[in-house]
Amino acid sequence: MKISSIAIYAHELPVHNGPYRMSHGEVYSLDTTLVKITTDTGLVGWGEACPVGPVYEQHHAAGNRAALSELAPRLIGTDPTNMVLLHRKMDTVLFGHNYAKAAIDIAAHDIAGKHLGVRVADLLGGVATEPVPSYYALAVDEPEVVAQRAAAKVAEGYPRLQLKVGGRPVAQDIATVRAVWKRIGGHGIKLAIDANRGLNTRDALRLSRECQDIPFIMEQPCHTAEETASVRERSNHAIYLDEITTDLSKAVAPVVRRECDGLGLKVTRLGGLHPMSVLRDVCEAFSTPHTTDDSWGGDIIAAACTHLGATVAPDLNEGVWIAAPYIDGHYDRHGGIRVVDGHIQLPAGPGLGLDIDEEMFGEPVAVYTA
Ligand code: 0XW
Ligand code: MG
Repeated sequence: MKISSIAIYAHELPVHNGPYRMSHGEVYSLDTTLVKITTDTGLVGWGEACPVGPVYEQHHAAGNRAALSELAPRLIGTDPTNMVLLHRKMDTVLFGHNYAKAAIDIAAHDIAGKHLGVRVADLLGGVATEPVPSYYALAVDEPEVVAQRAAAKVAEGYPRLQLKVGGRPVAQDIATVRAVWKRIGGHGIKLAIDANRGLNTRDALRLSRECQDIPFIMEQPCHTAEETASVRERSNHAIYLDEITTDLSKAVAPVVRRECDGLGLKVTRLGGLHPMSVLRDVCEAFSTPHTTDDSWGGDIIAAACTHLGATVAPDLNEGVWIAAPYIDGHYDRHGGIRVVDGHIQLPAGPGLGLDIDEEMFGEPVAVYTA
């Protein structure tokens, strides 16, 4: 089987009841990139990568499509079902730019699953948990507003919440954390405090010390590995890494060296489902909990994260975050990927299990053929 064409689409994803605010700013609409791969046997696979704005990590929408313009023409004729050779080929064509490679990788997994008649989760080793646990990310807002939202999400059935902090005086973050815990504490809900690199060590330590009675994990509190390590040495709260794990090696190393207690993983930052499944297995070998999600996007990236999340060891599974609760509409003609009672049902069909209504994307911004 060979890739015969690759089409690239750009599509706007407005934030439902926006903005979505994190430490480094707020977003009202996101620009996602869809990749459609067609093979010489007529199979079609879909991939997606959607940065959550140009500041969350070193990704941006136009850069994604520019990277794909380097990659796509040189992948024509490649076998999309051979993941190791596909990734080696991509790495000989373009250094880095993992989010573009991830969109290709996800489309290739969709094709491979359809070719074999199995779900992507089965390609990735098999389903351990279904439905798949999700978690809800509470954007930065006033303490009581966030506490109210937190209580509502717990009532919906979410087993875990992520509370965004940073970008304001840390006293406001502390007040928010305490208000949320006052509402949801004691109900067995897991809590992550995520600063998205936005705290200095002084404020991260103050937040930890003034909330040391609250059993949360701190996700990527500071901008650098050195600052984060410094907080971890002096804090009673476990530290998860996220944004600084900018490729597979930079995610594996802190796990093996025991420089973190968990990870907030992003499929596109690591280059796709193939490298992510490697990291899943390294985390299992070192009993390291992790999420399986991405920065933003619609049904395609949501399905990819959910398929992988279904294979994670249940005791290490910190859940799959998807953007569906924050955006309107789905790509899939039959309902798409959604969170119900805090969990995500894995699609039944082969590959990603989606039936994409591609007319909604308009004309492709680029098409590459032999
Ligand atoms: C909560 N997320 C998975 C989605 C947002 O885009 C950021 C990310 C995180 O963990 O920081
Ligand atoms: Mg995070």
